[in-house]
Amino acid sequence: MGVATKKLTTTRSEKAFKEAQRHIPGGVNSPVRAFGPVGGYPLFIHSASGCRIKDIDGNEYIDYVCSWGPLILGHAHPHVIKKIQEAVKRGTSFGAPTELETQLASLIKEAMPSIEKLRMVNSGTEATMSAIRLARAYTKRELVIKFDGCYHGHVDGLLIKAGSGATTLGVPTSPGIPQGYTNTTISLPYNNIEAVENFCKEKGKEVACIILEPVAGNMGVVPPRPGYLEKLREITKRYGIVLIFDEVMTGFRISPGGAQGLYGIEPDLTTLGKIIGGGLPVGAYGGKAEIMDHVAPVGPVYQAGTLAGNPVAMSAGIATLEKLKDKSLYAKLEERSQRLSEGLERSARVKTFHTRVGSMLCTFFTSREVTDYDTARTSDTKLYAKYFRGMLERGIYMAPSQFEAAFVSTAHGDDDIEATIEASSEVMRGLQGH
Ligand code: HOZ
Repeated sequence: MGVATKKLTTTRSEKAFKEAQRHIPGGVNSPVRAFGPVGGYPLFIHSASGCRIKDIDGNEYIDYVCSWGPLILGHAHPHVIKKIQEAVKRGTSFGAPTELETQLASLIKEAMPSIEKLRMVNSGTEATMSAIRLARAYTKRELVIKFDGCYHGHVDGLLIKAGSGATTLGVPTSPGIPQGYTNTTISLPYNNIEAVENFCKEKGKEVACIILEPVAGNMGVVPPRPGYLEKLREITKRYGIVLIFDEVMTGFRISPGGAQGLYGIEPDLTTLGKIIGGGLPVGAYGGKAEIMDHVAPVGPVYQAGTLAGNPVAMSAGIATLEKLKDKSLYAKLEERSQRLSEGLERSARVKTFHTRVGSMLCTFFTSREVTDYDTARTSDTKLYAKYFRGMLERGIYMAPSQFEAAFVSTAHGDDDIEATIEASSEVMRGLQGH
């Protein structure tokens, strides 16, 4: 039985995609946007407001991609837009310091006490790349441990068993990276503390850092097992390994203090992105001053950026974090996300496994409990594609890949949540028997 569909007219998007492909590889500037795994062509977006996006054919959708996480306040939030406009009028970039950088840095530090000093960069990729360089310089060691299915941006040495688009497109280990780069990266199974213990028993004193998404969000959403993060903290301390929490997705998302705040673990270094840029390109890495003071110009570890700390992007980040100081927003997010997740679970008519931490959630199409990369990949991606298309045809815009998260924003109201659950029930009825 097929999924009941409504006819969407998306001819302008189709045409725009054809034209884009003539100029841009695959017609997109980031592979996950291409709709490859779910079929068809991507929707080209005209505008967005609150939790709704509108495509260039005039169709409107309730958006759970939220620009892949940054838009926790929803699209075009008036306070963020106002601050961006004010900043733009004063000039877009100076290549010289502004007070805005210090202001955003102190807002971040206030929320994440493990960060004593931080450096602004332009993306999460830059943040993780720089944090690893720093950890290696600080420890004078070379090995890096990451975890299967975690994605830390397109850093050469980290594109090994990487999640997100790399998994979606079937290239978790990218070509084009010299073996020398990846020889020093060890990828271990996520949520498996024994694997880390065993490796460290052999080579712990050679490991510079362990980097992980404390809540994995790039193989779908996979929460850490109880005690896993605590144990990682203990092992890293024992062997003098720098513990890096990649909180690009989870920072300011799953709690005001990110995963480290939620689980009460202090990493040595943290990487950030997404929400701290309020929808503009910002990344950051920070942590103990003792480590951060190895970064140039104080120390010898070189890292730089013409547009780093850009005043317009800083203003968007500041505006977003200012709003997030209202902690009642997190309570609301939690309540709505829980209702959505439970509603989606109730709507299921095929075997699914549902995960959620705060306003990050995921539906896996599998009968297995998903705890790591291997179990995440038991999900039936063809069924996900059908579900995705059914939802889209009912005005719900989910990530065009199984191996991503759905994000709820403060702009998603009760009616939006109910409409989403209702759409899911309809789509699931069509999937029954698969
Ligand atoms: N999962 C990715 C970021 N965490 C999606 C964004 C992208 O690759 O464009």
